[in-house]
Amino acid sequence: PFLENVMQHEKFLSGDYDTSIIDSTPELFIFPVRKDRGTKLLHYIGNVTINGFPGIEKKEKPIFEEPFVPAFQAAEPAPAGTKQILDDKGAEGLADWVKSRKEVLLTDTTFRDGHQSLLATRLRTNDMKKIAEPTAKLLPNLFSLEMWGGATYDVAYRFLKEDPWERLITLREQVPNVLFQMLLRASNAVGYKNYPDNVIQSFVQQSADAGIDVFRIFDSLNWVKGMEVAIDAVRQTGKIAEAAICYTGDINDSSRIKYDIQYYKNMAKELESQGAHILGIKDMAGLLKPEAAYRLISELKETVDIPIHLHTHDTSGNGIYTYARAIDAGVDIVDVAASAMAGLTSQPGAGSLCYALKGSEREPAVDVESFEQVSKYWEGVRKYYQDFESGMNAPHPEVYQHEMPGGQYSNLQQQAKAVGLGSRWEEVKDMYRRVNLMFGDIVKVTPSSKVVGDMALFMVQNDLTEQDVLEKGDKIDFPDSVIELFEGYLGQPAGGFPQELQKVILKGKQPISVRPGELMDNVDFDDICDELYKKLGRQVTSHDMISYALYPKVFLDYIKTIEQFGDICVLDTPTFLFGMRLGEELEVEIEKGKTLMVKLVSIGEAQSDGTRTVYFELNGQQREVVIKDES
Ligand code: 3PY
Ligand code: ZN
Repeated sequence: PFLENVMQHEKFLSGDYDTSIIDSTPELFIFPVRKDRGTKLLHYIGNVTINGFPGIEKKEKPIFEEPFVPAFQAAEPAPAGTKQILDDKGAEGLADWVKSRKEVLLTDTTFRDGHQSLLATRLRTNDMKKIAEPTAKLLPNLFSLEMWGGATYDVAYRFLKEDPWERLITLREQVPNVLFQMLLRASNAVGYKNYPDNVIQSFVQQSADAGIDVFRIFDSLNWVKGMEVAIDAVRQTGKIAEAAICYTGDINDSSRIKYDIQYYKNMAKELESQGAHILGIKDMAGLLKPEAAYRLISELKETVDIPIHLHTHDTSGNGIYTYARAIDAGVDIVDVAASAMAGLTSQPGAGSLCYALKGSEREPAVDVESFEQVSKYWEGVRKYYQDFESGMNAPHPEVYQHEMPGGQYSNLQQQAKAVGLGSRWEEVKDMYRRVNLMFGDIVKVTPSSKVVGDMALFMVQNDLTEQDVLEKGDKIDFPDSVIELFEGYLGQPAGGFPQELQKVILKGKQPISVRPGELMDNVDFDDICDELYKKLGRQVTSHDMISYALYPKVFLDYIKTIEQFGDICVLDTPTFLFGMRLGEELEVEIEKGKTLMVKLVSIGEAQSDGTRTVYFELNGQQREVVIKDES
């Protein structure tokens, strides 16, 4: 804008200037808000007001109360926390510190798994950033905040039209004291398929540089070989490699011998010798029953020297009981969510656990009242996202039968509805259980869980039984994800694939048994840079490149949306999801100190070409935008 101002100035045009122009003409430094920023936002608001938000039923914007923000010491720096221990003592030093603690340490998952499991991962950065500083100041004794990775990366670009890297950087600025933790699907990064090794390495390096401290790394088939590249990459950054075992089956059920206690002990030893700083137990579906938790943690404590971090989901309603027994057995860290974002398919509640342990030897050092204050904020925010709730409103012990991960339940339900199987949901759940057994009883977690879900839907939709699949498989076109799994492109399951089924599914194709990364060429980031430069018409950042390498289409669609609508992250969530009510006035802070006043004045009749004119006032001036009515 400065150059534009200069070049349009009459003195410049007349050639009558020297450098004193800078002092004598201060108006050169008044930069108008670029006209198109406001207009683009009006287009977004007009569009969502008329057409609604994808995936939720269109309705008038409800009236929400402003979420409560707890009082905190805004002027004081955040008290030192685990982040400072990592920075001072390194990853091993931090692990030693964890082992030295008497109290059980807590990870707050609200910013990641909490909303991934309750609200289809839709929580926006705009809502997170308002509670980030209070969290840092009120809960400095947390072990970590799990706030990135898993499905959040994809959903940020795909549905929220925001940049996940900006989320990480913004929150890091607000939270300088507590470790930031992410969920990394090993060779699948934050995606649904294996990527070339240098994509994993670059992604890990950039995540560490942008603020991630703890990487929880898992493989969706518990194949340790598939985790090696990611574990090594994290160790290279000096950050914490929390290598995780996914828990499935039931170690105390003698009829489920595949995943017995020895299986878990062997894997724990392997991960420790691979270089894990912390051992994660990732009970993604909440199948770890209380007495099994006591036994598992007791035996693993004797098997490895590194600290143990337990993650569960409260789907069955037994979550706190499971944690209580794990804590009795000496678990070092457990995952909880703020009360208002806890329970059901999410993690057990922080408040409940803290109150339960009050006065005990292992009482957490975090202040439960502060946690409850923070939770009040989430209570208000959760209401914005009510249309993404799964509808599960009571404990669901049935999870012990179908074994579906917390984050998958509502997703698969949506998928079932989308293919017309909404009324056959009970059958789909039972088929999920049967497909798992047909596949040889595999670990089910993203992406292997998605494959089991795809096959279950496919079989219900086509009225197929296990026997039909084996007998008529040569005439069946199986879903691509199923073929890829059986080809070995997600890695190798314990005990191998059931061979007869594998032959039927692959129809003569040869499966691989090596690490998929060994067969893939590394990505050439220079080529990506050139390609993107042409597509974006601007300088390309390393974050652009890695996102494009992971999700080319999703990333380009995101770019297209922000070119059309601008930076819509600045909108409050009700406006982002529902647009505006007639007559409503809104202040939008488009950057620090720059606010737009927006009023929705009226909406015109639909024209024969299906468009409507939407009349706004922008900073008091009348503005019109033309929107296509998709109804
Ligand atoms: C993910 O991979 O996103 C998960 O949360 C798996 O449990
Ligand atoms: Zn989880």
